[in-house]
Amino acid sequence: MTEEKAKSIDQASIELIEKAAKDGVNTVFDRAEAMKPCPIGAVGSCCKNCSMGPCRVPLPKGREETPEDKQKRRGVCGATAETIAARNFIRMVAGGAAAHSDHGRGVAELFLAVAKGEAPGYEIKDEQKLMQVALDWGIEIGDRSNNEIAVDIGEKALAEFGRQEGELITLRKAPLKRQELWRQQGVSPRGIDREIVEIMHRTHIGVDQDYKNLLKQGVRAAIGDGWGGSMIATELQDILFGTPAPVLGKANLGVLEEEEVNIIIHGHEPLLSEMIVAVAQEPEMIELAKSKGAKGINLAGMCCTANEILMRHGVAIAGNFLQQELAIVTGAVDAMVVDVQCIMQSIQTVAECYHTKIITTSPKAKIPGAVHIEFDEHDALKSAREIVKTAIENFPNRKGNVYIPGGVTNQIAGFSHETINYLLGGLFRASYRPLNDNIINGRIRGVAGVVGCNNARVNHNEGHVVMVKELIKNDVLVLTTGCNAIACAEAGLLVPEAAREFAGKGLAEVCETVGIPPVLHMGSCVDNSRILIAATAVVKDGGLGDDISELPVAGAAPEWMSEKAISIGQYFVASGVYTVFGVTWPTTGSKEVTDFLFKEMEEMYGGMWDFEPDPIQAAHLMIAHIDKKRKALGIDKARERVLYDMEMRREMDAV
Ligand code: BF8
Repeated sequence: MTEEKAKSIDQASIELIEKAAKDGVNTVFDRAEAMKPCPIGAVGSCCKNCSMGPCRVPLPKGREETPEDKQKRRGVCGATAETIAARNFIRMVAGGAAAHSDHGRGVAELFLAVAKGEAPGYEIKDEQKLMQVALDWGIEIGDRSNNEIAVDIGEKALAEFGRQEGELITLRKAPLKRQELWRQQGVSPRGIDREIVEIMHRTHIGVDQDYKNLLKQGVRAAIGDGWGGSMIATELQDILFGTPAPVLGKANLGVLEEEEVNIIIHGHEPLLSEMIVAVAQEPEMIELAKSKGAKGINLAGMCCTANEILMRHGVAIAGNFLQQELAIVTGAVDAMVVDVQCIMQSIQTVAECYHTKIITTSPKAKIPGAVHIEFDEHDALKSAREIVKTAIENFPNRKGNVYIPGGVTNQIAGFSHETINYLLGGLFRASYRPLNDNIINGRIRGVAGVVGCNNARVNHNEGHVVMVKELIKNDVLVLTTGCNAIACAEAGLLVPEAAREFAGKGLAEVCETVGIPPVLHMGSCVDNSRILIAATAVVKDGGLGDDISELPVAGAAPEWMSEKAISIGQYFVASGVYTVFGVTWPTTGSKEVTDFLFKEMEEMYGGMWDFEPDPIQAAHLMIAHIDKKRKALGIDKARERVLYDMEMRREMDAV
């Protein structure tokens, strides 16, 4: 037990790690122990971009690097350690930006098909947002039908991916000062795909050998992710599936039901999962489940798909990245349906030890041994029915070795930008004013976006939960997405009562008045674009400077591991946000590259990277940055807005 405790702070996970060991099942926790990371690759000092290598250029051990070392630290082609580290870093950005943006492209394709009436089963759910996006993108509304407007939106969205010149239309959502800064720095993305392709070109052997120039392209591609591909994904998903509003949900592995057909929907794109949610409620499906001896059908989400269907339907969350195998270890999962991203290949191996069927659905992501039921957006209901039926028919195959842990928590999610605006200001005068006022008067010290993955190199969920608790204790309101949101849900931080228990006095007071948790769940990883929009809304509301870089805000990914996290961090920094990552930092093999990211970027963009594996210390770095910004804004001393009554006014007049 003690040993397992070091692998997760979550009791349900600990119990299932123990069950896996008893069942003789190998999981990510075992593999992480057995395989140590390559210390040269981990710091960005290994180049494998051509077959003369891989070339390893490690730092000298136990002493400072000398100019002679620097001369020697070169690949066979002569590439320096800086070039190699910068290339590796921006290839991570390219991988992450490609993943988010390809998701956005998939949504745009479906959106256009729906607008043209070619995707039965889907409809435009949020008309208001349709109009808002049309206005934002300069699309004529007039007396045209929703579908006509939507066709233009869909075509315009798709064109952003292949755009060759000019700049993305979605950049207009950023504060004007930021847009101008990007132009001055030459990093306004011309097209989403173009910047990603250019990274692959520039990092090919013998192309760009100037680390600063390489890193600049990384910034451009990352902006194309956050303010482009991800933002398009979020905006169009909201129009199609509804803009999230506060919703009550449950979290953790205990949401599985012993007597029902359990279907876990895992991955990222909500296109298919939306249909599975609909189909699982069909009376024929429920009847079929009953005919197989089950009491019903229980859906649960995993990773970012979980966040998507929680935000819009209140579907329970079974877990985050490191819990995907553990869900199968319960022996109660009849099917795990996956699409793209963050899906471990090992779920198939684990599934073979139980009865679970792994169902892949994307032509882009197959797993040997898994059942493949391809999602056809033009006949989505058919695909969804086939999947749900496969799960139901697998229910009688359970092996009897079922254990579902307890410890389910409640959570409130659904904090889209629109919802925050409404909650703070009310329907008729929706605004961020109360938030800005409370930041100015010091009840809220600042705002932090804490996001990102789990990483098997550190104790599951510990970095997330410890950091977030420290921030809210110090009156920092936390906005969360991705696996951090799930960790916070499992730790009971996403309920209004958490404010009283964990938040500082000022933040607790605001949360209690508005009726919100101290940690606001804003969705999946593409929904980090919501955080950008929220930050812009704070700027626009006034009183806290003209740009995101002037706000008392910070970002973090305490347990990051994916390339997507690097792309997210890079666009946070390029948007003017101080951003600290935990676990490990992928450029420490080059002091120059690291200094550029950690220091020089602040002069260029007003935001910079930082690295601190200790979550408490990282939280305090964020708080120190927030305090620095408060001081620069002149709001570092507590100020109350005093409402003068007549008596007080007379006294003032008398003076
Ligand atoms: O996109 S936080 S482990 S699930 S990469 Fe993956 Fe990381 Fe989780 Fe969602 Ni984001």
